[in-house]
Amino acid sequence: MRTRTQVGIVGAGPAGLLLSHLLALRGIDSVLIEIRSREYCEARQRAGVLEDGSVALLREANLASRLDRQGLEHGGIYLQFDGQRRHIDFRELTGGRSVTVYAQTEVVKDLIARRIADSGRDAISFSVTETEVAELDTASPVLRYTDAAGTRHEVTCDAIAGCDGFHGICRPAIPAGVLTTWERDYPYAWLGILADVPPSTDELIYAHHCDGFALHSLRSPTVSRLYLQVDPDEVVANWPDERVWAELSRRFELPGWTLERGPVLDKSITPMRSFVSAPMRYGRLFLAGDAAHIVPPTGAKGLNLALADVAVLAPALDALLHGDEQPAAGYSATCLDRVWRSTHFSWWMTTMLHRTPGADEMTTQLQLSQLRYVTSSRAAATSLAENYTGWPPLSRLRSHADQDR
Ligand code: RFL
Ligand code: PHB
Repeated sequence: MRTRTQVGIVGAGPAGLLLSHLLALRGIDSVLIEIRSREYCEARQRAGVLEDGSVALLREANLASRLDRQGLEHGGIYLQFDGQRRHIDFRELTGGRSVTVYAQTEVVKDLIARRIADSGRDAISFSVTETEVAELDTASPVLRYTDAAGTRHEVTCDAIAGCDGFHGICRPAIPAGVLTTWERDYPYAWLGILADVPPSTDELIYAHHCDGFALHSLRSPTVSRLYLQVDPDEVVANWPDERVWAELSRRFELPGWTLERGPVLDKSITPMRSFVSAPMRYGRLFLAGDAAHIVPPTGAKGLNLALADVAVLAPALDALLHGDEQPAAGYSATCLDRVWRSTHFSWWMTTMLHRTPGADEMTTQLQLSQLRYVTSSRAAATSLAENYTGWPPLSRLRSHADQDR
Protein backbone atom coordinates (compact mmCIF):
# COMPACT_ATOMS: atom_id res chain seq x y z
CA MET A 1 0.00 0.00 0.00
CA ARG A 2 1.48 3.40 -1.00
CA THR A 3 0.75 6.48 1.15
CA ARG A 4 2.25 9.88 2.03
CA THR A 5 2.99 11.64 5.28
CA GLN A 6 4.99 14.64 6.34
CA VAL A 7 7.27 12.90 8.86
CA GLY A 8 7.94 9.15 9.09
CA ILE A 9 9.01 8.21 12.61
CA VAL A 10 10.78 4.92 13.31
CA GLY A 11 10.49 3.76 16.95
CA ALA A 12 7.86 4.41 19.64
CA GLY A 13 10.19 4.93 22.59
CA PRO A 14 10.11 8.26 24.44
CA ALA A 15 11.82 10.11 21.54
CA GLY A 16 9.52 8.90 18.74
CA LEU A 17 6.33 9.21 20.79
CA LEU A 18 7.07 12.72 22.02
CA LEU A 19 8.13 13.81 18.53
CA SER A 20 4.88 12.64 16.98
CA HIS A 21 2.93 14.51 19.68
CA LEU A 22 4.98 17.75 19.34
CA LEU A 23 4.52 17.61 15.55
CA ALA A 24 0.78 17.04 15.92
CA LEU A 25 0.59 20.16 18.15
CA ARG A 26 2.11 22.04 15.19
CA GLY A 27 -0.41 20.53 12.77
CA ILE A 28 2.16 18.20 11.17
CA ASP A 29 1.17 14.61 10.22
CA SER A 30 3.38 11.70 11.05
CA VAL A 31 3.43 7.93 10.66
CA LEU A 32 4.90 6.25 13.75
CA ILE A 33 5.99 2.61 13.53
CA GLU A 34 7.28 0.28 16.26
CA ILE A 35 8.60 -3.29 16.03
CA ARG A 36 7.45 -4.25 19.54
CA SER A 37 3.89 -4.66 20.85
CA ARG A 38 2.19 -1.93 22.88
CA GLU A 39 2.26 -4.21 25.95
CA TYR A 40 6.02 -4.73 25.60
CA CYS A 41 6.73 -0.98 25.23
CA GLU A 42 4.60 -0.19 28.27
CA ALA A 43 6.26 -2.83 30.48
CA ARG A 44 9.97 -2.32 29.60
CA GLN A 45 11.78 -1.25 32.81
CA ARG A 46 14.20 1.58 32.21
CA ALA A 47 14.89 5.08 33.41
CA GLY A 48 13.40 6.78 36.42
CA VAL A 49 14.64 10.35 36.72
CA LEU A 50 13.42 13.43 34.83
CA GLU A 51 15.33 16.72 34.84
CA ASP A 52 13.25 19.78 35.69
CA GLY A 53 13.53 20.90 32.04
CA SER A 54 12.05 17.58 30.88
CA VAL A 55 9.15 18.01 33.33
CA ALA A 56 8.56 21.57 32.04
CA LEU A 57 8.59 20.30 28.45
CA LEU A 58 6.03 17.59 29.23
CA ARG A 59 3.85 20.12 31.11
CA GLU A 60 3.95 22.60 28.21
CA ALA A 61 2.94 19.82 25.82
CA ASN A 62 0.00 19.04 28.09
CA LEU A 63 1.33 15.59 28.96
CA ALA A 64 1.89 15.96 32.68
CA SER A 65 -1.43 15.45 34.45
CA ARG A 66 -0.41 12.03 35.87
CA LEU A 67 3.23 13.10 36.24
CA ASP A 68 2.08 16.06 38.37
CA ARG A 69 0.00 13.75 40.58
CA GLN A 70 2.38 10.81 40.89
CA GLY A 71 5.89 12.15 40.17
CA LEU A 72 8.11 12.54 43.24
CA GLU A 73 10.14 15.73 43.21
CA HIS A 74 13.64 15.26 44.65
CA GLY A 75 15.87 18.14 45.71
CA GLY A 76 19.11 16.15 45.92
CA ILE A 77 20.90 12.81 46.12
CA TYR A 78 23.10 11.01 48.63
CA LEU A 79 26.65 9.92 47.85
CA GLN A 80 27.83 7.09 50.10
CA PHE A 81 31.51 6.15 50.48
CA ASP A 82 34.01 5.20 53.16
CA GLY A 83 31.31 4.51 55.76
CA GLN A 84 29.53 7.89 55.35
CA ARG A 85 26.40 9.04 53.50
CA ARG A 86 26.59 12.68 52.37
CA HIS A 87 23.76 14.75 50.88
CA ILE A 88 24.09 16.95 47.77
CA ASP A 89 21.37 19.59 47.97
CA PHE A 90 20.44 20.53 44.38
CA ARG A 91 17.90 23.21 45.34
CA GLU A 92 20.33 25.08 47.55
CA LEU A 93 23.26 24.76 45.11
CA THR A 94 21.44 25.64 41.88
CA GLY A 95 18.91 28.25 43.00
CA GLY A 96 15.95 25.91 43.32
CA ARG A 97 16.40 23.26 40.62
CA SER A 98 15.27 19.67 41.19
CA VAL A 99 14.58 16.35 39.45
CA THR A 100 11.42 14.25 39.44
CA VAL A 101 11.28 10.50 39.94
CA TYR A 102 8.71 9.22 37.42
CA ALA A 103 9.37 5.98 35.57
CA GLN A 104 10.04 5.94 31.82
CA THR A 105 7.37 3.25 31.56
CA GLU A 106 4.84 5.81 32.86
CA VAL A 107 6.08 8.51 30.45
CA VAL A 108 5.66 6.00 27.61
CA LYS A 109 2.14 4.97 28.78
CA ASP A 110 1.09 8.64 29.00
CA LEU A 111 2.46 9.37 25.50
CA ILE A 112 0.85 6.31 23.90
CA ALA A 113 -2.51 7.11 25.53
CA ARG A 114 -2.31 10.71 24.34
CA ARG A 115 -1.40 9.84 20.72
CA ILE A 116 -4.28 7.35 20.56
CA ALA A 117 -6.74 9.76 22.23
CA ASP A 118 -5.79 12.56 19.81
CA SER A 119 -5.36 10.64 16.55
CA GLY A 120 -7.08 7.27 16.98
CA ARG A 121 -5.90 3.65 17.13
CA ASP A 122 -3.87 4.07 13.92
CA ALA A 123 -1.68 6.81 15.43
CA ILE A 124 0.98 4.16 16.16
CA SER A 125 1.57 0.93 14.22
CA PHE A 126 2.88 -1.59 16.74
CA SER A 127 4.43 -4.99 16.01
CA VAL A 128 5.60 -4.06 12.50
CA THR A 129 8.31 -6.05 10.73
CA GLU A 130 10.74 -5.61 7.80
CA THR A 131 11.27 -1.88 8.42
CA GLU A 132 13.41 -0.05 5.86
CA VAL A 133 14.32 3.56 5.13
CA ALA A 134 15.45 4.59 1.64
CA GLU A 135 15.95 7.57 -0.73
CA LEU A 136 17.44 9.45 2.21
CA ASP A 137 19.29 12.09 0.25
CA THR A 138 16.27 13.08 -1.82
CA ALA A 139 13.51 15.52 -0.78
CA SER A 140 11.13 12.55 -0.47
CA PRO A 141 12.64 9.78 1.66
CA VAL A 142 10.71 6.54 1.89
CA LEU A 143 9.70 4.37 4.85
CA ARG A 144 8.74 0.72 4.22
CA TYR A 145 7.30 -1.77 6.69
CA THR A 146 4.92 -4.69 7.04
CA ASP A 147 2.11 -4.13 9.52
CA ALA A 148 0.87 -6.63 12.13
CA ALA A 149 -1.78 -7.90 9.69
CA GLY A 150 0.87 -8.65 7.04
CA THR A 151 0.22 -5.69 4.69
CA ARG A 152 3.36 -4.14 3.17
CA HIS A 153 3.45 -0.30 3.31
CA GLU A 154 5.52 2.23 1.39
CA VAL A 155 5.22 5.74 2.87
CA THR A 156 6.70 8.71 1.03
CA CYS A 157 7.76 11.35 3.57
CA ASP A 158 9.12 14.90 3.64
CA ALA A 159 11.52 13.80 6.38
CA ILE A 160 12.24 10.71 8.48
CA ALA A 161 13.11 10.68 12.19
CA GLY A 162 15.20 7.72 13.31
CA CYS A 163 14.07 7.29 16.94
CA ASP A 164 14.74 3.55 16.90
CA GLY A 165 17.29 3.25 19.69
CA PHE A 166 20.85 1.96 19.67
CA HIS A 167 20.05 -1.29 17.79
CA GLY A 168 17.71 0.28 15.21
CA ILE A 169 17.96 0.41 11.42
CA CYS A 170 18.19 4.16 10.79
CA ARG A 171 21.77 4.90 11.83
CA PRO A 172 23.11 1.89 9.85
CA ALA A 173 21.16 3.13 6.78
CA ILE A 174 23.46 6.17 6.56
CA PRO A 175 26.20 5.50 3.97
CA ALA A 176 29.61 4.41 5.26
CA GLY A 177 32.01 7.27 5.84
CA VAL A 178 29.38 9.90 6.73
CA LEU A 179 29.27 9.36 10.48
CA THR A 180 32.05 9.68 12.99
CA THR A 181 31.47 7.56 16.10
CA TRP A 182 33.06 7.53 19.55
CA GLU A 183 32.50 4.55 21.82
CA ARG A 184 33.52 3.23 25.23
CA ASP A 185 32.40 -0.04 26.82
CA TYR A 186 32.81 -0.27 30.58
CA PRO A 187 34.08 -3.46 32.23
CA TYR A 188 30.93 -3.87 34.34
CA ALA A 189 27.12 -4.05 34.09
CA TRP A 190 24.13 -3.20 36.32
CA LEU A 191 21.81 -5.80 37.75
CA GLY A 192 18.53 -3.98 38.40
CA ILE A 193 15.57 -5.10 40.49
CA LEU A 194 12.11 -3.66 40.96
CA ALA A 195 10.83 -4.55 44.44
CA ASP A 196 7.43 -4.32 46.05
CA VAL A 197 8.70 -2.57 49.17
CA PRO A 198 8.65 1.08 50.30
CA PRO A 199 11.99 2.81 49.62
CA SER A 200 14.36 2.79 52.61
CA THR A 201 15.48 6.31 51.70
CA ASP A 202 13.92 9.72 50.99
CA GLU A 203 16.34 10.44 48.10
CA LEU A 204 18.46 8.33 45.74
CA ILE A 205 21.64 6.82 47.22
CA TYR A 206 24.68 6.35 44.94
CA ALA A 207 27.08 4.10 46.88
CA HIS A 208 30.79 3.53 46.26
CA HIS A 209 31.88 0.21 47.82
CA CYS A 210 35.09 -1.81 47.58
CA ASP A 211 33.07 -4.67 46.05
CA GLY A 212 31.29 -2.43 43.53
CA PHE A 213 28.71 0.31 43.05
CA ALA A 214 25.09 0.16 44.27
CA LEU A 215 22.14 2.54 43.66
CA HIS A 216 18.95 2.83 45.67
CA SER A 217 16.25 4.47 43.54
CA LEU A 218 12.46 4.21 43.69
CA ARG A 219 9.34 4.24 41.62
CA SER A 220 6.66 5.24 44.13
CA PRO A 221 6.11 5.42 47.91
CA THR A 222 5.59 1.63 47.82
CA VAL A 223 7.94 0.39 45.08
CA SER A 224 11.75 0.49 45.12
CA ARG A 225 14.23 0.23 42.25
CA LEU A 226 17.74 -0.94 43.14
CA TYR A 227 20.89 -1.63 41.14
CA LEU A 228 24.15 -3.52 41.81
CA GLN A 229 27.36 -3.39 39.82
CA VAL A 230 28.09 -6.89 38.44
CA ASP A 231 30.53 -8.33 35.90
CA PRO A 232 29.58 -7.63 32.27
CA ASP A 233 29.11 -11.35 31.52
CA GLU A 234 26.90 -12.03 34.57
CA VAL A 235 23.55 -13.76 34.03
CA VAL A 236 20.36 -13.22 36.04
CA ALA A 237 20.23 -16.95 36.91
CA ASN A 238 23.30 -16.49 39.14
CA TRP A 239 21.42 -13.94 41.24
CA PRO A 240 18.54 -15.45 43.21
CA ASP A 241 16.63 -12.83 45.23
CA GLU A 242 18.33 -13.73 48.52
CA ARG A 243 21.79 -13.12 47.01
CA VAL A 244 20.70 -9.76 45.52
CA TRP A 245 19.31 -8.52 48.85
CA ALA A 246 22.35 -9.72 50.81
CA GLU A 247 24.72 -7.94 48.42
CA LEU A 248 22.63 -4.74 48.40
CA SER A 249 22.52 -4.74 52.24
CA ARG A 250 26.31 -5.12 52.39
CA ARG A 251 27.03 -2.32 49.91
CA PHE A 252 24.59 0.14 51.54
CA GLU A 253 25.47 -0.84 55.12
CA LEU A 254 25.51 2.07 57.57
CA PRO A 255 25.13 1.93 61.38
CA GLY A 256 21.51 2.55 62.41
CA TRP A 257 20.09 2.15 58.88
CA THR A 258 18.36 -0.92 57.42
CA LEU A 259 17.53 -1.80 53.84
CA GLU A 260 13.95 -3.09 53.80
CA ARG A 261 13.34 -6.17 51.63
CA GLY A 262 10.27 -7.21 49.65
CA PRO A 263 9.11 -9.36 46.71
CA VAL A 264 11.16 -8.85 43.55
CA LEU A 265 8.88 -7.94 40.61
CA ASP A 266 11.51 -7.67 37.85
CA LYS A 267 15.21 -8.45 37.48
CA SER A 268 17.51 -7.68 34.53
CA ILE A 269 21.13 -6.95 33.61
CA THR A 270 22.16 -3.90 31.56
CA PRO A 271 25.55 -3.39 29.91
CA MET A 272 27.22 0.01 30.31
CA ARG A 273 28.32 1.99 27.27
CA SER A 274 29.13 5.51 26.12
CA PHE A 275 28.50 6.08 22.40
CA VAL A 276 28.15 9.22 20.28
CA SER A 277 27.70 9.39 16.51
CA ALA A 278 27.79 12.62 14.53
CA PRO A 279 26.27 14.33 12.71
CA MET A 280 22.73 13.50 13.84
CA ARG A 281 21.42 14.13 10.33
CA TYR A 282 21.93 12.74 6.86
CA GLY A 283 19.90 14.52 4.18
CA ARG A 284 16.28 14.22 5.24
CA LEU A 285 16.98 11.57 7.92
CA PHE A 286 17.33 12.94 11.46
CA LEU A 287 18.52 10.73 14.34
CA ALA A 288 17.23 11.36 17.87
CA GLY A 289 17.77 9.77 21.30
CA ASP A 290 19.56 6.44 21.76
CA ALA A 291 19.73 6.02 17.96
CA ALA A 292 22.46 8.67 18.00
CA HIS A 293 23.97 8.44 21.48
CA ILE A 294 24.11 6.19 24.56
CA VAL A 295 25.29 7.07 28.05
CA PRO A 296 25.85 4.75 31.01
CA PRO A 297 22.86 5.14 33.38
CA THR A 298 24.87 6.48 36.36
CA GLY A 299 24.03 10.11 35.56
CA ALA A 300 20.32 9.43 34.74
CA LYS A 301 20.72 11.22 31.41
CA GLY A 302 19.55 8.93 28.55
CA LEU A 303 15.82 9.60 28.70
CA ASN A 304 16.38 13.32 29.24
CA LEU A 305 18.68 13.55 26.21
CA ALA A 306 16.09 11.75 24.07
CA LEU A 307 13.39 14.24 25.11
CA ALA A 308 15.76 17.20 24.60
CA ASP A 309 16.65 16.06 21.05
CA VAL A 310 13.02 15.98 19.92
CA ALA A 311 12.25 19.30 21.63
CA VAL A 312 14.81 20.78 19.20
CA LEU A 313 13.84 18.56 16.26
CA ALA A 314 10.09 19.34 16.22
CA PRO A 315 10.46 23.10 15.51
CA ALA A 316 13.35 22.38 13.11
CA LEU A 317 11.17 19.99 11.07
CA ASP A 318 8.28 22.48 11.17
CA ALA A 319 10.58 25.14 9.68
CA LEU A 320 12.01 22.71 7.11
CA LEU A 321 8.53 21.74 5.90
CA HIS A 322 7.79 25.44 5.48
CA GLY A 323 10.91 26.05 3.38
CA ASP A 324 13.28 27.33 6.11
CA GLU A 325 16.35 25.04 6.18
CA GLN A 326 18.28 26.88 8.86
CA PRO A 327 17.00 25.29 12.11
CA ALA A 328 17.37 21.80 10.58
CA ALA A 329 20.93 22.71 9.59
CA GLY A 330 21.65 23.60 13.24
CA TYR A 331 19.88 20.57 14.77
CA SER A 332 22.89 18.29 15.08
CA ALA A 333 25.30 20.87 16.54
CA THR A 334 22.69 22.20 18.98
CA CYS A 335 21.94 18.71 20.33
CA LEU A 336 25.50 17.42 20.30
CA ASP A 337 26.68 20.21 22.58
CA ARG A 338 24.31 18.94 25.30
CA VAL A 339 24.96 15.28 24.37
CA TRP A 340 28.70 15.69 24.97
CA ARG A 341 28.11 17.46 28.31
CA SER A 342 25.89 14.57 29.46
CA THR A 343 28.34 12.04 28.03
CA HIS A 344 31.14 13.56 30.08
CA PHE A 345 29.02 13.80 33.23
CA SER A 346 27.82 10.19 32.95
CA TRP A 347 31.37 8.95 32.34
CA TRP A 348 32.61 11.00 35.33
CA MET A 349 29.91 9.72 37.71
CA THR A 350 30.44 6.16 36.44
CA THR A 351 34.20 6.11 36.85
CA MET A 352 34.06 7.85 40.24
CA LEU A 353 31.63 5.31 41.68
CA HIS A 354 32.37 1.87 40.12
CA ARG A 355 35.07 -0.64 40.94
CA THR A 356 37.16 -1.37 37.85
CA PRO A 357 38.14 -5.04 37.86
CA GLY A 358 41.90 -5.33 38.30
CA ALA A 359 42.32 -1.67 39.29
CA ASP A 360 44.97 -0.96 41.89
CA GLU A 361 44.53 0.63 45.33
CA MET A 362 45.69 3.99 43.93
CA THR A 363 42.58 4.11 41.70
CA THR A 364 40.36 3.57 44.75
CA GLN A 365 42.14 6.33 46.67
CA LEU A 366 41.67 8.72 43.72
CA GLN A 367 37.93 7.92 43.66
CA LEU A 368 37.60 8.47 47.40
CA SER A 369 39.48 11.77 47.18
CA GLN A 370 37.10 12.93 44.44
CA LEU A 371 34.06 11.88 46.50
CA ARG A 372 35.37 13.78 49.55
CA TYR A 373 35.96 16.83 47.35
CA VAL A 374 32.51 16.74 45.74
CA THR A 375 30.84 16.47 49.15
CA SER A 376 32.93 19.19 50.84
CA SER A 377 33.58 21.87 48.19
CA ARG A 378 30.61 24.03 47.26
CA ALA A 379 32.04 24.60 43.75
CA ALA A 380 32.47 20.86 43.11
CA ALA A 381 29.03 20.02 44.53
CA THR A 382 27.45 22.77 42.42
CA SER A 383 29.02 21.30 39.30
CA LEU A 384 27.49 17.89 40.11
CA ALA A 385 24.10 19.47 40.93
CA GLU A 386 24.03 21.54 37.72
CA ASN A 387 24.86 18.55 35.56
CA TYR A 388 22.45 16.19 37.34
CA THR A 389 19.52 18.61 37.03
CA GLY A 390 20.47 19.21 33.37
CA TRP A 391 23.12 21.37 31.71
CA PRO A 392 22.65 23.43 29.69
CA PRO A 393 19.11 23.79 31.05
CA LEU A 394 16.67 22.54 28.43
CA SER A 395 14.93 25.94 28.36
CA ARG A 396 18.22 27.51 27.16
CA LEU A 397 18.71 24.85 24.48
CA ARG A 398 15.19 25.40 23.21
CA SER A 399 15.56 29.18 23.08
CA HIS A 400 18.86 28.76 21.12
CA ALA A 401 17.00 26.52 18.69
CA ASP A 402 14.32 29.21 18.34
CA GLN A 403 16.98 31.86 17.65
CA ASP A 404 18.18 29.74 14.69
CA ARG A 405 14.89 30.59 13.00
P1 RFL B 1 14.27 3.60 23.06
O1 RFL B 1 13.57 3.79 24.34
O2 RFL B 1 15.28 2.52 22.95
O3 RFL B 1 13.16 3.44 21.93
C1 RFL B 1 13.49 3.00 20.63
C2 RFL B 1 12.28 2.27 20.09
O4 RFL B 1 12.51 1.90 18.73
C3 RFL B 1 12.02 0.57 18.54
N1 RFL B 1 12.70 0.03 17.35
C4 RFL B 1 12.13 -0.01 16.12
N2 RFL B 1 10.93 0.35 15.70
C5 RFL B 1 10.63 0.18 14.38
N3 RFL B 1 11.52 -0.38 13.48
C6 RFL B 1 12.75 -0.76 13.89
N4 RFL B 1 13.59 -1.29 13.03
C7 RFL B 1 13.10 -0.58 15.26
N5 RFL B 1 14.20 -0.86 15.99
C8 RFL B 1 13.95 -0.46 17.26
C9 RFL B 1 12.35 -0.11 19.85
O5 RFL B 1 11.57 -1.29 20.05
C10 RFL B 1 12.01 0.99 20.85
O6 RFL B 1 10.66 0.95 21.25
O7 RFL B 1 15.04 4.96 22.62
P2 RFL B 1 14.68 6.50 22.88
O8 RFL B 1 13.26 6.80 22.54
O9 RFL B 1 15.76 7.24 22.24
O10 RFL B 1 14.76 6.66 24.49
C11 RFL B 1 16.00 6.52 25.14
C12 RFL B 1 15.80 5.96 26.54
O11 RFL B 1 14.99 4.81 26.47
C13 RFL B 1 17.12 5.62 27.24
O12 RFL B 1 18.11 6.59 26.96
C14 RFL B 1 16.97 5.55 28.79
O13 RFL B 1 16.13 4.50 29.17
C15 RFL B 1 18.32 5.39 29.46
N6 RFL B 1 18.23 5.22 30.92
C16 RFL B 1 18.02 6.31 31.75
N7 RFL B 1 17.82 7.53 31.23
C17 RFL B 1 17.54 8.59 32.06
O14 RFL B 1 17.38 9.72 31.57
N8 RFL B 1 17.41 8.46 33.43
C18 RFL B 1 17.57 7.26 34.02
O15 RFL B 1 17.37 7.17 35.22
C19 RFL B 1 17.92 6.14 33.18
N9 RFL B 1 18.07 4.92 33.72
C20 RFL B 1 18.31 3.96 31.48
C21 RFL B 1 18.24 3.84 32.90
C22 RFL B 1 18.43 2.84 30.69
C23 RFL B 1 18.51 1.61 31.27
N10 RFL B 1 18.61 0.51 30.39
C24 RFL B 1 17.86 -0.66 30.52
C25 RFL B 1 19.29 0.69 29.12
C26 RFL B 1 18.33 2.62 33.51
C27 RFL B 1 18.49 1.49 32.71
C28 RFL B 1 18.62 0.18 33.42
C1 PHB C 1 16.28 4.57 38.02
O1 PHB C 1 15.46 4.92 38.90
O2 PHB C 1 16.03 3.65 37.23
C2 PHB C 1 17.59 5.26 37.93
C3 PHB C 1 17.82 6.36 38.72
C4 PHB C 1 19.04 7.01 38.64
C5 PHB C 1 20.00 6.55 37.76
C6 PHB C 1 19.74 5.47 36.94
C7 PHB C 1 18.53 4.80 37.03
O3 PHB C 1 21.21 7.19 37.71
